[in-house]
Amino acid sequence: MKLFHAPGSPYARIARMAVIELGLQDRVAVEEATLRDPASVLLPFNPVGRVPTLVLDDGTAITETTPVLMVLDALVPAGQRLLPGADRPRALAAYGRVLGMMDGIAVWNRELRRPEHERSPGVIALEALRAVRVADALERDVATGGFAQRDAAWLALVALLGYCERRHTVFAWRLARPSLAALFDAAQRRASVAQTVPPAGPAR
Ligand SMILES: N[C@@H](CCC(=O)N[C@@H](CS)C(=O)NCC(=O)O)C(=O)O
Repeated sequence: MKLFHAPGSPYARIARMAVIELGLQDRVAVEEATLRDPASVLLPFNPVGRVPTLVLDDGTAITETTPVLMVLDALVPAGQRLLPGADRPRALAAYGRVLGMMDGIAVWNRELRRPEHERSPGVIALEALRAVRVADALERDVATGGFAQRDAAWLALVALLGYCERRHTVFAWRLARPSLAALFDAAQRRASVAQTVPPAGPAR
């Protein structure tokens, strides 16, 4: 099977990290795709045109991060899986919380990529506030023992902070969040993290 990704995408990074964490490099080929491009190699497989997209051997294209993780998880024994089940509500809540913040950061970043006269100050203010609120909650989560397991929530948190660190530098996420910063810094030693660092984006 083949995983389409873009090097700057935090969503696709979760899937790429999962491939490495689950030891699936021999079974999942990873290919870069261009985004928002009518000539993208991804579009013949997935009309949605977003990454991550996992194309199965029979041509079925799985789009969206969580379904992609579900398929990857199914390739390994139950004890090694990354997605928390309903029997681990705290981990499931953590995963959802991180994805929610990622969605907000993506909206905020997209606004900043528009020409200045097309930006919505209202949207930017709303997303900046959301990011602060969720990052503060995540700081409390980590400080009280959350994200201790290397599961989908952990991968998503590292991908989110990595995106802020490299491509959404307008958000000073480290400020007064020592537990988040310590988790992120320690994570850099992990192969799945070190091998998927996104390219630096324009400083904003
Ligand atoms: N909800 C999706 C979000 C994926 C997403 O937005 N990916 C972005 C890259 S970060 C993308 O492919 N954008 C291309 C486009 O919108 O056309 C998921 O969970 O995978």
